[in-house]
Amino acid sequence: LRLVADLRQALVQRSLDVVYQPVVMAGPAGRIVSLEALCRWRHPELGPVSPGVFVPLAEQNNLVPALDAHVLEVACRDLAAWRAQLGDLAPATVAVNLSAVSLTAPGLAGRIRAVVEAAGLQLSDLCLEITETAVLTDTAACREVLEELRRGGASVAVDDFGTGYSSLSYLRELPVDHLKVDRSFVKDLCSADARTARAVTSAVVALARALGLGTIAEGVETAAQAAVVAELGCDAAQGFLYSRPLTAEQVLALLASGV
Ligand code: G
Ligand code: G
Ligand code: NA
Ligand code: MN
Repeated sequence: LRLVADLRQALVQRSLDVVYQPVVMAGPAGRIVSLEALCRWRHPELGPVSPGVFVPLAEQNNLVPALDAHVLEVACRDLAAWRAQLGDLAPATVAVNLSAVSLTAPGLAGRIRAVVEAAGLQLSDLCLEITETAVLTDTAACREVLEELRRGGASVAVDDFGTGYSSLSYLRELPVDHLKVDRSFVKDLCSADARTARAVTSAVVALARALGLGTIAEGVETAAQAAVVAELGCDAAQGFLYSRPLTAEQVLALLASGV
């Protein structure tokens, strides 16, 4: 397929863009605690291709490790630049998505450490979001990689928790620090029948607390949802209410304004 060849070429040429969505403390003040790096592809002829299209395409064609590695490199470079220009106003961490396919690639922990150090950063500057669209086969290998990265100071979040393959069994098998409450639950928190979504969110928060983990609510779009998310005890939140994904330059301007 033509699109696959173009994606492969974009990866070789490093022409995929990275945008950043702020993660803020839950509650009124909303200080930015982290920025999630999200990949964007502007096709030379087709224009913007949705990640909903090209991420699965990458997964089906063994291109995800290259995609994740590219985003990691750009995100580390951008965080180092924000630090240099903003000092204490820079965010504590950047969050980078990692598919489980990337996680099981041999030597991953060492390569991540090398990228981080080449940018003048430390592993503690990094949060790894485990993003799953297929069943995780080699859990022992994933566990080892995550343990090594966490020993170095990186934190680990389970993305889209409670949906698809991001299941409860992850918590038994993998060492993690945060659970991200999936957008599909947050969307319904203030709907006519919010009972189920609220119950699920409360249960995820209770589970996280029992395990000593943090929670991040995804896809917060309204002030009403933000209030419920804080009331139910989520530690942090992310969504269009606070900010759409921003370019690195927009992040710099936002942070320089001191919010
Ligand atoms: O905003 P958004 O449309 O970026 O994301 C759509 C999907 O693509 C989400 O599931 C998101 O996690 C995924 N995605 C975005 N960037 C990356 C990336 O760098 N690596 C991986 N593996 N997935 C990503
Ligand atoms: O799978 P992951 O959670 O990484 O996906 C992130 C995706 O969610 C990105 O495509 C991002 O643009 C999108 N997103 C972020 N905030 C919101 C929001 O408030 N509402 C909706 N509908 N999508 C959001
Ligand atoms: Na994510
Ligand atoms: Mn998510």
